[in-house]
Amino acid sequence: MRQRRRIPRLIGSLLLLAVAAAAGGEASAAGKPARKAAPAPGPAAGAAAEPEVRPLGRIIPVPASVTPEGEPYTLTRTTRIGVDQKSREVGRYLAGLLRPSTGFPLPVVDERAAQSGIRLRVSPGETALGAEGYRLRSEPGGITLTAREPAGLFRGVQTLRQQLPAAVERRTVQPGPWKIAGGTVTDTPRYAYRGAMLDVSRHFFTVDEVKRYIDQLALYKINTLHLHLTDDQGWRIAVDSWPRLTTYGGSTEVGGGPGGYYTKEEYQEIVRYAASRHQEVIPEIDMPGHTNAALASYAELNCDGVAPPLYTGIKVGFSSLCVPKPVTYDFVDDVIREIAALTPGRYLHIGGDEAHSTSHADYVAFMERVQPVVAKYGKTVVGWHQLTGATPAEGALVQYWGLDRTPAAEKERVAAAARNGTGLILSPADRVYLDMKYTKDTPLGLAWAGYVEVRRSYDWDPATYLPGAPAAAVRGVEAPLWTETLETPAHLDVMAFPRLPGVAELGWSPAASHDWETYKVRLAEQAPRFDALGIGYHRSPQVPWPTGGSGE
Ligand code: TNX
Repeated sequence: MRQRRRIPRLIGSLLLLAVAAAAGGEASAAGKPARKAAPAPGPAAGAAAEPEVRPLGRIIPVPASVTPEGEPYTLTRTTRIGVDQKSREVGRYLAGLLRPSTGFPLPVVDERAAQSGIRLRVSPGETALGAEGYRLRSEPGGITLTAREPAGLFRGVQTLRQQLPAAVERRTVQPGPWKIAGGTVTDTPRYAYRGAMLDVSRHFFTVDEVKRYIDQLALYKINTLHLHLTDDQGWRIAVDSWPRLTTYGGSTEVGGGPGGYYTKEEYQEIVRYAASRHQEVIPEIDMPGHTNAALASYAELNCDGVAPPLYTGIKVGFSSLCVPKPVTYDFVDDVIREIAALTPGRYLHIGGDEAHSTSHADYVAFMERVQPVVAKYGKTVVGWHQLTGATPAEGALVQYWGLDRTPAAEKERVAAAARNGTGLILSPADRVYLDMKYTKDTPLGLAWAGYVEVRRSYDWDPATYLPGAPAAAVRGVEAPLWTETLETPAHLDVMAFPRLPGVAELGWSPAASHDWETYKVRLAEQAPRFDALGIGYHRSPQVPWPTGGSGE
């Protein structure tokens, strides 16, 4: 239960003003602020509604098991962070999170020296915690965070962070106190794959902008960043053997802006940063459709040998690599080889969606030839679910983006592949496409899959979602963010928030904990955290935001 403090009238109305100002974040996002404007930290709206000690487990994603017990732990000027060799990195990350707002030195020290501080332990014997699970014990004498792997500690640190008051997210010294409720949280994820996709092709986003998104994903325990690197409007990743892909094919974007691309060094910087947040990057090279940027850059890739102009509109389905031409496979081999070499992760996404300008026979022939190339360079294929129109390679994952209204035969084709061993990532467009408008009044976004309000994006079950697909085939969920209409980080914020935390919870939390009525209260409690982080969000009327009509 949220402890509410009585707020005197004057402070109450000041607060309302602050909330109104915060809501203005959404309006200004809609009003297209100057491109690349630095996200301004919002006012401390709703902060007064926060209790001094946040009840244990009232976080997103909700933990698998929570046992409140005893008095809270208080972080002080003398707190130390105790680490061992395997937990040192996470310890440094935690210190980096906490220092600016607490103003405490929080030295990261050898474990034995930190008897009464925050201890981070990697214990290989904790097999039940798996690859990402953790146990957090909080008592007045100290905090102990235990995991089998550093990734588990990293997830546990997000729990610890959300237990602290939202002001901990600010980058200037805040008054505190910094208390963490007493008790034990034991937590492991429901799904191994919890993803978010960012389309950097339709509009280009810089390395720093992608890092900012990575940090937002980290807070909600997302472990996979899928980057949609190529499409009709822009090729965003350097390929040494085909340099015009970026120098020409990356030179614009939707609306005719300057576009951009990542050099290999820049791309590796993104991959490294994601790894430091225990996220795996999946690069997507969309083929054989969605390839106008490549076709415009190299005439020989076109069946008629004529390069089309660059494209800055938002239509889909009009481009295709030339399936019968041998040079197409030289191109594909070079691209996959170079991208695979930049990818420490297991997967390479080859797209395969909306190939409306490729005949069915050509599509099948293309996928038969290209999937083995991915394997040759040591990666596992991921494709959009149209890949089930060909034969997905052994071990491939397909990403289902159908809707309620998707024809039963198409759903069944994907379900049959799942029964045959193909893994599923669920991204139903009318649930988790973060570029869909919330309502008809949402200024940004598209609506081809319908309006997707916050409840709709949360209130479904991945295990039973696709009729006929075995629950065990479901590897997890992913929330794609397509950017035809999104140009700035502020635009990304207002579409991702607050739907993204709901998708993260679907991916992490046990099915039995799924409940909109309790979720919406925990979501409302994230509002001061969004504000402190400078995240503008959609103030959905479905969510009981602090001071927003709750009578305070
Ligand atoms: C469909 S879903 C697409 C994208 C668009 C998106 C816009 C899928 C694999 N392809 O090309 O950007 O809709 O919502």
